Amino acid sequence: ANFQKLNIPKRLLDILFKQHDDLYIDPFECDKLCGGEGLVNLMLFFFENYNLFDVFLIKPKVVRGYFEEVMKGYLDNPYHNKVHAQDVAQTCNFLLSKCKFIEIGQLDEQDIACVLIAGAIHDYGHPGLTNAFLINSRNELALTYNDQSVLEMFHPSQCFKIAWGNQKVNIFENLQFHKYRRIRESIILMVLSTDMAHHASELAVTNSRIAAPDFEPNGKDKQRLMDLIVHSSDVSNPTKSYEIYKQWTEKVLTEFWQQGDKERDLGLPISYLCNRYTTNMAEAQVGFIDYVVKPTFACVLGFLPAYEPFFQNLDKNKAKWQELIEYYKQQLASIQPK
Ligand code: 8BR
Ligand code: ZN
Ligand code: ZN
Repeated sequence: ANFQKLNIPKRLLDILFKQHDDLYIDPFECDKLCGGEGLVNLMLFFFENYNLFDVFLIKPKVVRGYFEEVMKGYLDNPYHNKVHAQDVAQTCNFLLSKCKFIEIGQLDEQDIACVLIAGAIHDYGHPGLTNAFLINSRNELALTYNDQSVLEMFHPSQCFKIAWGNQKVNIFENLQFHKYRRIRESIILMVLSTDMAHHASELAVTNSRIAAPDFEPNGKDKQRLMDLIVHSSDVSNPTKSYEIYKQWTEKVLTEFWQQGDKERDLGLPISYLCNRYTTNMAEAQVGFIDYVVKPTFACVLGFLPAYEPFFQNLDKNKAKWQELIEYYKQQLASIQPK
């Protein structure tokens, strides 16, 4: 592999060489080291690392151009921004390499590309508002996608249009017809699986597949597991170090509370977690860990035993938030409006 030709900042390369399959990469620091272009540089690193330039029969210049366009399409939301995209792509890579999904699913280079690209594009153009808000406010996007996985339909749709709208950045251009069809289908399925509306039902099916006698992680169940890799990376904040997790939590709630303010102004129902006067951040995290993140990663553990040492982070972080519930209760009592 020749990473020199890619113009990746030296300090990022040092981190990536040492720990590109590490759960503890600080996504905020990575992005800073790249002058705000962490997503682009990370994807170039993965393309070289996994030989994906040859899979796509494409030059680094095209790949750089494509992910620059993708990166530019991420808005400066508190949470759903390009650093979140970079973080999800990096976490996908951690599950692929360090946790050995590549071996267990016998992923080929094409599968690896699909997972990492899905991670990078999965929230493209996110407006910082949830599907529920877009539907309730009769937003153009909800009208376009008939209220069905509105954002998750929008993100990949836009990202394929970027490629086909400009030959200079079309990473899919040189793929054979059938290869392209398979790659496109796989990426779209993974991004659709990040709709939280599908979380409980899909997790139930995946759990039963893992327990089934004919479970085939490297065959008929592979795509389902790839979907779970991207979805679990999307909700992986509570599995990271508390310092990084706390930053994400403040960001996601800042975004939710901005939405809640809008809902209040518009006379719409204020969505779950979106009321800044009643939402206890610590309590919300305990619930998020218990009801969403822990069951998700318990399922991951069911087919990736190498994840085991990291699973305990969830309980450690949950205990920290539990200690803070009282503190946030008092905070809330002091900021009641009117
Ligand atoms: P989205 O990124 O698609 O919005 O899915 C993540 C969901 O998990 C959010 O809708 C939010 O409800 C919830 N969530 C909570 Br609660 N805390 C979170 C956190 N610290 N990081 C990410 N998501 C969180
Ligand atoms: Zn999303
Ligand atoms: Zn996301």
